[in-house]
Amino acid sequence: MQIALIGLPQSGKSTLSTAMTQGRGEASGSRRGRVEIRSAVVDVPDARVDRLTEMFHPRRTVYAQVRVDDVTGVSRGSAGQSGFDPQVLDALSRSDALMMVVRAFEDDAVPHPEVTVDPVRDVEIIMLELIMSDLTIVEHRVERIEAQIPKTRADARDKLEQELALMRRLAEALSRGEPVRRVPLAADEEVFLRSFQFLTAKPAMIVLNMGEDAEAYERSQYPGLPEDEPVLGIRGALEMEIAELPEDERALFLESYGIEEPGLNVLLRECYALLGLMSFFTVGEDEVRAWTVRRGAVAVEAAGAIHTDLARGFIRAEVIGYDDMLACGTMAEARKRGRLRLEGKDYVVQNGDILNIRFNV
Ligand SMILES: Nc1nc2c(ncn2[C@@H]2O[C@H](COP(=O)(O)OP(=O)(O)OP(=O)(O)O)[C@@H](O)[C@H]2O)c(=O)[nH]1
Ligand SMILES: [Mg+2]
Repeated sequence: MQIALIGLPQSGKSTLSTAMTQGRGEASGSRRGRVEIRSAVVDVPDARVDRLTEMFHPRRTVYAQVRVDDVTGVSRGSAGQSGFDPQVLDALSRSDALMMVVRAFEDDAVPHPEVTVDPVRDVEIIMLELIMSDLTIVEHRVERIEAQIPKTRADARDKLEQELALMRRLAEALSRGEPVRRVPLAADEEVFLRSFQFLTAKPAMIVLNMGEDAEAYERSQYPGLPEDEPVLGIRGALEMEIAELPEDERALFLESYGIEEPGLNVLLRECYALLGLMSFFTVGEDEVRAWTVRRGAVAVEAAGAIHTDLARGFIRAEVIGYDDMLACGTMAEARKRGRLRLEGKDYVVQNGDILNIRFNV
């Protein structure tokens, strides 16, 4: 899974991505002109993985991973007439979800490109830039098809005309300020459009970067925010402080601030929900590991997430739910109590299931 952090300059993107990678990820970056993209691979914190590690004492523990791209170079007018800088467009197109990082903290020492702190306005600016970027692509496509149709043999024109009608519908919606994800599409249209990777077709989340002494986020404080995007309030500067603390001091610090769980954990969990993803686990002496699949995935898909051979040679999956595993304490006990089930290819994997795939290739 890849997520891109976008937002106006100085909104807190790097603060958040640094907090995410602190001590649990690797960062790399590329810079060209005003554009800088810093990528980091981040472990998805998961208390269940920690608990399973305590139970199985494996040689290593592997968390699910997310790639986070911190993308600069998006501000009012940056999608302009010809669209985003190609590097920005590329980073955004590759991502599975967009996190719009919006400044909500007051701090005279940090200049705001729009002068005042106004998260609702900033969300509108970012969304407008995304829409402009998609509209540029759609309009190019319309021009190309219009030029192509007269040169095309009559029997091959149908497909082009269908695409033209679809692109015109998108252009019309985008011109009205509607993201592609809200345009009703037939299943085949949706599949067809995937290759275009429209930015406004991607799931998006608004991340409000609140000051360190802000109250917990309440939607009612920001009445102008779009209703259909999920919003998460994060205290960016505080998250960075938390991430920088040695592990053993973290709990105390969180407690003194009355925080139950670091906001970054919540953020990554929300990303999973937004993208319709979940985790299942494999356990053993060697390794305890989290794997990511879409919600509703069946056992053979889960096997495929581990290795294609496991899907190809799939025989059965030995399954136990996470809570059952905790209650039993050990695999031997689980087996004794008959809690380990044998399931076939079509078993719908549940969030947190522990799987052992039996296969033969
Ligand atoms: N007071 C306060 N300052 C913050 C907070 N989060 C970030 N900052 C400061 O705001 C400034 C901008 O933060 P960055 O994380 O660099 O913002 P950015 O979005 O990466 O900025 P660009 O890379 O320029 O687009 C820095 O000086 C941060 O220290 C916060 O929650 N409270
Ligand atoms: Mg930055």
